[in-house]
Amino acid sequence: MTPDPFRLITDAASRTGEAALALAGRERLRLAVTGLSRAGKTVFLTSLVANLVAAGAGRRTLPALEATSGRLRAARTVPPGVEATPRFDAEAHLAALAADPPEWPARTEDLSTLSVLLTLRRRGIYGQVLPDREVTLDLLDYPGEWLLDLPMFAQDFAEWSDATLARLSTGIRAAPAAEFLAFARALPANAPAEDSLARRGHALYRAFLLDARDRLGLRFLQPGRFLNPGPSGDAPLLWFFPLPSAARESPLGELLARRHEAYLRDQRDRFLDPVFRRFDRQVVLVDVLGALHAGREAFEDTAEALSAISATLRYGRGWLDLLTGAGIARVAFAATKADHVPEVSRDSLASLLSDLVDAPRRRAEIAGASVSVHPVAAIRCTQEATAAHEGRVAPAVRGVLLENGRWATVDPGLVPARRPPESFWNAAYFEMPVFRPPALEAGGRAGVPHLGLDGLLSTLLGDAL
Ligand SMILES: Nc1nc2c(ncn2[C@@H]2O[C@H](COP(=O)(O)OP(=O)(O)OP(=O)(O)O)[C@@H](O)[C@H]2O)c(=O)[nH]1
Ligand SMILES: [Mg+2]
Repeated sequence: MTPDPFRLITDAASRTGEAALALAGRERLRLAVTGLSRAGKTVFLTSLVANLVAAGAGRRTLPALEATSGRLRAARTVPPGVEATPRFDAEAHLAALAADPPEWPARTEDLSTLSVLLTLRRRGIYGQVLPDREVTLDLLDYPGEWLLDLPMFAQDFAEWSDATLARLSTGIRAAPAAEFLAFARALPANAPAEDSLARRGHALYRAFLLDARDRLGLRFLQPGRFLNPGPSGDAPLLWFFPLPSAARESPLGELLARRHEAYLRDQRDRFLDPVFRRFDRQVVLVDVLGALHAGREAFEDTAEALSAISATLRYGRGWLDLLTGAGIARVAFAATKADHVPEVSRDSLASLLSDLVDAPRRRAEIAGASVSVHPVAAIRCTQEATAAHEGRVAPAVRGVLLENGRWATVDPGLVPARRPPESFWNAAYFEMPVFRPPALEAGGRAGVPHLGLDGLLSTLLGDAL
C-alpha cells in the first residue's frame, strides 16, 4: 500500500478565481520556506517581514528587490481574521531580537502562518500611472524536523522499516542506535500487541533520534514528531518504531503498522496538506557551515535529506500547470548564516551549497523551474576583519558572542567550493559561534541588517512584484 499524500491536481476553479483577482490588481504569492531544523527559517521570516515593512515605510532596506519590482508604496502584515492556524508572530520575534539582551527565537514547535500585503505602484506600457497593485505574500513557519515526514509518504510501514533499519545499522549511527537495534531484533515472530513493548521500542528509538540530531548533527531522522511532537504532545499514534521483518507479521507488527498509517494521516491533515499542497515559490535554507562542522556523514546526511524532500515536491510548469497554475516556478537555495565567513569566502559558500543540493537543483531545473543559489545572512551579526593565520594575515569576521557579550574575531579558514575531499574531514572544521544580533534601530522597525536577502528576493519574487 502506498498512500497518496498529494492531491496533485490543484483546485482549478479557485485558480480561476485568483486570475480574476490578478486582473483586478489583487494577487497572491505563496512562498514556501524549506529548511531542516536550525537552518534559519524563523530568523529568515522575521527579517523578511521586518525589512519589507520598513521598505514600505520608505527605508532602503531591500534595494535590489526594489530595483526589479514595482515601487513598494506600503507593506503591512495582514491583521488576524478567523484563521484556524496559529499566527507567525513576527512582531514578537523581532521584539526579542531587539531586546537588551537580545534573544534568538526558540525552536519552532508548531505550524504558523502570516500574510504580508504589499502595495505596489503600477505603470502602464506608455508610462501612465495605473491604480496601485496589491500582492499578498503568504508565509509560513514550522519545525524543520517535520519536513522529513514528506518522503515517508512514498513508503508503507514495511518499506519504511527496512530503509530506516538499514540506515541505522551503518556509520556513525550504529553505536547510538545499538540499544534500540538489539531490542528490535530480539522481538519474536509472534510478538504480542502489548503497549509495554510498543512504548519501550518507541522510547529507545526516540532516544536515538534525539542523540543523532543534537550530538551528531544528523538530519535524515524520521518521523518528525518523534523529535518535535508539536502542540498535541505525546499520543498513542506516536508509539511505533521501525520493525525488523522477522516480527512484522506478529500482532505487534500489525499494531505498529496501524499507528504508522494513522501518524501519516494526521501529519498530512494538520501540516502537509495546508502547507505543501500549493505554493508558487520556494526558498530552501541550508546551514552549510553547520553541516561542514558536523563532519562528513552529517554533511552527506543533510544532502540526502534535502534530496529526499525535494523528490516529493512538484516543480516547474507543465502544460497542466499552465492551466491550473500549479507547480513551483522559482526556487532559491540559500546558504544561511553567511555572516560567519568573510566576504571573500561567500562565493565558495554558494558553490558548495550548489554542489550539496545538486540533486534537488537538477530536478527543479529539468522540470523548468528557475533556480538560483545565494549566500545569505538574514541578520548580519558580524563585520569584516582580519586575523593572523599560520603566520599570515587572513580575512576573518568579528562579532559579539552571545554567551559572554565579548567581541571575538573568527577565522573560519577556507570554505571548500565543492564537496570536500576525504582529507578535508581529517581536521575538524571550525565550530560556528553563536553571535549576538546587532542592536536594532527603532526596535527593528527601521529594518534589520542582512546580507543578500534583497538579492535573493529579487530573483525569487521580483518578476511577480
Ligand atoms: N549569525 C547569524 N546567525 C543566524 C542567522 N540566522 C539564524 N542564525 C542562528 O541559527 C539559529 C537557528 O535559527 P532559526 O531561524 O531559529 O532556525 P529554524 O530553521 O527556525 O529552526 P527550527 O525552528 O528548529 O526548525 C538562531 O538561533 C541563530 O543562532 C543569521 O543570519 N546570522
Ligand atoms: Mg524555527
